[in-house]
Amino acid sequence: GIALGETKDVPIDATSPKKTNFVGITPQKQLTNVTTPTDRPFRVSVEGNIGAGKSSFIQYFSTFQNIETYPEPIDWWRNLDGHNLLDLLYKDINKWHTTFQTYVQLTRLKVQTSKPTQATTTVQMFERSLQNNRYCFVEQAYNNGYLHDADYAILDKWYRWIRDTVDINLDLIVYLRSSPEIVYERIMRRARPEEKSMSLDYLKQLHESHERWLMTDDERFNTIPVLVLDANTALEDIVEQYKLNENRIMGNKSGK
Ligand code: D5M
Ligand code: MG
Repeated sequence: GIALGETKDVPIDATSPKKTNFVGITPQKQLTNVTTPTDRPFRVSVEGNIGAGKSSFIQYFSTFQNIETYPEPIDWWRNLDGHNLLDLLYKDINKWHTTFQTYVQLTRLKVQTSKPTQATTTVQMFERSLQNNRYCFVEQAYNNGYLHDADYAILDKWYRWIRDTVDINLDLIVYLRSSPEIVYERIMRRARPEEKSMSLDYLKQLHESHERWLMTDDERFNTIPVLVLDANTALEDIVEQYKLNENRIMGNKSGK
């Protein structure tokens, strides 16, 4: 396999130590690393398993004057010149995974590099990110055998080229951390047609992939400050947790 870091030879170490004090809000140590860019708005990405509540969370913040929100472009994936890529993905994940990643990467690149439309915007809030594709979904697929070595290598090369060429930096990741059993219930209730065949097992794999990306101190996976919120609770409670950290997490650009 190909390594995550700068050299090809370092193996991915799935046994990296897990953070132990992650419940609720991440250790101060990480949040004090948040820096405010001067040449562009503060960029936040909201991450979490399918059904964790990312869309609702983002929708809540879309009403703030100074925040521009960017929901995942799922409609583009559902209708690419008449093709429903999301449906193809879940019908035959081995066959369609690479195709899906390639297109998702393009759409995320468009979203993540968009300039704010209002001069008053101080925060851009995204639902998932290019980093998520690379370090969460692509890793999950690779580790679980949906991705051939060669496909993995190509996706990795694309990601690195983008990262080194375009400003896709994020200033903060908000991780809506959930348990797979709870999001499974929510997904079944929400009943998106493409996700009908979703298994608890798939959600467990994705959960582990989020954990390895965001909850370990392995810098080959992530160096962006992470705020961890308990997403097993209701939206109001999640938002409440977020507000407790508002000043720091908006790079002191909360507009208050
Ligand atoms: O995610 C929307 C849907 O899109 C959900 O079925 C997961 C899927 N998705 C999103 N990004 C990826 C990548 N990169 N690979 C595979 N599948 C992906 P939701 O969490 O419901 O907003
Ligand atoms: Mg969503």
